[in-house]
Amino acid sequence: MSKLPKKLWSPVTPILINVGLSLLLRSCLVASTLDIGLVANFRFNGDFADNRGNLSNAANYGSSFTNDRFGNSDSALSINGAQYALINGLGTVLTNATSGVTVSGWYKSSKEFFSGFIQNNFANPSPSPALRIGVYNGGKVYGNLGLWGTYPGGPYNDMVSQEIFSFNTWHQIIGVIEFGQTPRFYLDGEPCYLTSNLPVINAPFIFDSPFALGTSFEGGVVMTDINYIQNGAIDDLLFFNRPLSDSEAKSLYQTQSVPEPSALSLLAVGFGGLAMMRRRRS
Ligand SMILES: [Ca+2]
Repeated sequence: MSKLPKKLWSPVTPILINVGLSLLLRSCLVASTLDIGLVANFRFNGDFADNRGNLSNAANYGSSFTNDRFGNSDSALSINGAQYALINGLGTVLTNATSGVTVSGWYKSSKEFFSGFIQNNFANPSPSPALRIGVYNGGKVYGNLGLWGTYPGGPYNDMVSQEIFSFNTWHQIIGVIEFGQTPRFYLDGEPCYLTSNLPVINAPFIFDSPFALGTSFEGGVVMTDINYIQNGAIDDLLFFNRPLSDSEAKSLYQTQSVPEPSALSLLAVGFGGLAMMRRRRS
């Protein structure tokens, strides 16, 4: 095998090694912090499975798959009109959370909507906080804790942000409940400024209600009101059994804003660097 001219491989080798090591280090760091407490991960890459293997497949009611935010086909949940899906069993992975919970997802919609609503069963008469993610009133991010009027220390209003969710493009929304703190929301990694009178949320936090995708599941039923229904797509829905911090929310946004480097591409870069080093030695 003929040697590469020195002028070619000399500058290329350290760059390749550097890129490979940086990518590897980055994926290791992300995995080591943002994997902690990640109890469910729905990637919707052509299926309804929880990538963590803790929950059953989301139950599908007419939804399908569409392009994700990177243009990959059949890699995000597509929901329009009466279509929706339900995630069941969150109580088994979130109810025993000791410090709080986090929900993170990527959303695209042509209209206002409400999504999710982690909550206790309304058949249980005692008021309990819940966590709903919504986009309403011209695109403002709405948080909602449910049953606010009867929550101790209430009544409270919906949490309304100043930040605007622009329609027809992908955005990440993160909702966090940290016990002993007021709830918080993030839009594209940045904290939302919430305008209303906010309650401090305390444990225990019980979840035994389905989490809806494409609309909201409230009071024991799937909401079919036009104001609730999302027209668009959802992807990378994550549930943590702990509260993410400001820096973690930002890091999660940054990590998920670029395509994941595949294991194959990391190996290719690594081997490319090694091959250059061997050629240099020979
Ligand atoms: Ca996906």
